[in-house]
Amino acid sequence: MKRTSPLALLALTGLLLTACGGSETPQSGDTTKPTVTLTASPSNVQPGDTVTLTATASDNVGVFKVSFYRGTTLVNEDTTAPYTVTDTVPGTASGTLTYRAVASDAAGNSAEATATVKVDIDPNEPNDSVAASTLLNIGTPISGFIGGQDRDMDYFKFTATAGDMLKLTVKSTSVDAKSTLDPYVEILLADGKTVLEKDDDGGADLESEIRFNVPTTGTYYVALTSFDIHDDPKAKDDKPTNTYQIALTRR
Ligand SMILES: [Ca+2]
Ligand SMILES: [Ca+2]
Ligand SMILES: [Ca+2]
Ligand SMILES: [Ca+2]
Repeated sequence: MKRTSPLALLALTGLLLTACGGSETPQSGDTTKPTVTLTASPSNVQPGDTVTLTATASDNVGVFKVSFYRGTTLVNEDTTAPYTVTDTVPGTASGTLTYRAVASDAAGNSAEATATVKVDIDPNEPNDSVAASTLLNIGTPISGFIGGQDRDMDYFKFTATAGDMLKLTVKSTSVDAKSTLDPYVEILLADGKTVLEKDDDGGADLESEIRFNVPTTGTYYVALTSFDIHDDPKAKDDKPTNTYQIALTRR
């Protein structure tokens, strides 16, 4: 092996320093991006729930900070490991939420990772019209939610026989103590417009209950919403805690 003279080594070092100079931050010369992964938990949420975001990040020099985003909205930043923040799912959220973690080092290099969360608002949606009604079977309660939009309306349909003695109930706080819904409900004839019966607080507390005898055999519709918005087109009620359980039973 040929020996390199000390002079040549000095010249070589100078060349390397020149090559590494330029636009990068002088104090570190760090051009290596961090690495980052992200988890969001839980993966299925409802509006109002808390999502915990946890990033694992490392860097050849050091991670300066990790910034967490919901879509393009900054949730928060964390400068020390473990890198974790929490986010409250907005009342208007629906579908899939994409979270991002952007890890950066002191030299300004950054890398990002994403994680998604599925928002379960109301499994019966979209049921905003008579045509999109959810089937309500006698004896099988259905859980739902008034929200996800300013003026949510949930439609159901059922078939019954003339003379059937039925009871329609919409429960809120008696099945979910945290429910903020004051339900209001109407039973509509087969034309989807004519009101057969309507009720606000016929059940326990603010809950709705209608006892009725079926006048003619056929299809009926149920329109369910929040009392706060049922007759005021300008009112909004999309609280993420507007949960209910609707049931049709024989009596
Ligand atoms: Ca780096
Ligand atoms: Ca709904
Ligand atoms: Ca609806
Ligand atoms: Ca009510």
